[in-house]
Amino acid sequence: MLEELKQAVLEGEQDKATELTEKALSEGVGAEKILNEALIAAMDIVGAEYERGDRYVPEMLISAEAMKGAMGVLRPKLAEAGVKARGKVVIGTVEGDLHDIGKNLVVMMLEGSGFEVEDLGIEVPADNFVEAVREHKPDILGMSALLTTTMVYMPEVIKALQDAGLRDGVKVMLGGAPVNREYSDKIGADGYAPDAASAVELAKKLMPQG
Ligand code: B1M
Repeated sequence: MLEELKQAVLEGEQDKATELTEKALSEGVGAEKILNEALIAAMDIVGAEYERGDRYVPEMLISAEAMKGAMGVLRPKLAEAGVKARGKVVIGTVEGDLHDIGKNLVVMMLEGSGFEVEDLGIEVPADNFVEAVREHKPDILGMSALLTTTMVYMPEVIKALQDAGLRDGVKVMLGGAPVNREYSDKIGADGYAPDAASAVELAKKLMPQG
């Protein structure tokens, strides 16, 4: 059944993935086993296929949606079982920027890979990033920007984190079409990812257990 569930996520069949997750749970399969052996296993394949160029964004999106459906059923069970997330990420699109399709994809892929994600949405001011870091104590803060006019807001958020004395306790990860590694290094972020699959790889690397 887990193999069938993995296939449903790979094919992007949301209803089937949700039903199979419910069925697996009702037949006594553990939530963590379902997560690791079917859902995360499928998203690992999705990420690898995307990086090889064997899968395009829309196909990645439908798999992520299928994963999301299954996670809706699984999440409460995981919480009950006390399954620890791989890490916690606070993420948002920066002030002045309302592009969120790519950021949402990153969120889905991160969740699909076992991260707990607090999504602050779009047009997030520096103060809100700072507040969220204070409140949620994430391992990673992710910022997305799609405009050359808004990516310049990223260093302001980093400065606000420094001013609040929070920068040392959180890794900062950047993404979005106009951003690149050089810019990320220049403004003192901890990493940049060009797409959702590499965002997951980067997030794993930024965790202390790396
Ligand atoms: Co806008 N827009 N847009 N837009 N828009 C762009 C970005 C643009 C390149 C189009 C163009 O001119 N060719 C251009 C920016 C030019 C520039 O600054 N260099 C542009 C512009 C100018 C504008 C407006 C200013 C237009 C206007 O009103 N005059 C305006 C700005 C509004 C604002 O933000 N204040 C605007 C508005 C819009 C819409 C509302 C119509 C819509 C957004 C809808 C939404 O997001 N809910 C929109 C769209 C859809 C686009 C394009 C067509 C597509 C963006 C997208 O979703 N790509 C875009 C042109 C293009 O890219 N071809 C364009 C698909 C998505 C999966 O990719 O977002 O790159 P992407 O995300 C990737 C990676 O970047 C990475 O992973 C994702 C998945 O692989 N990634 C991360 C993203 N965030 C990450 C975070 C990470 C790690 C990786 O870690 C934290």
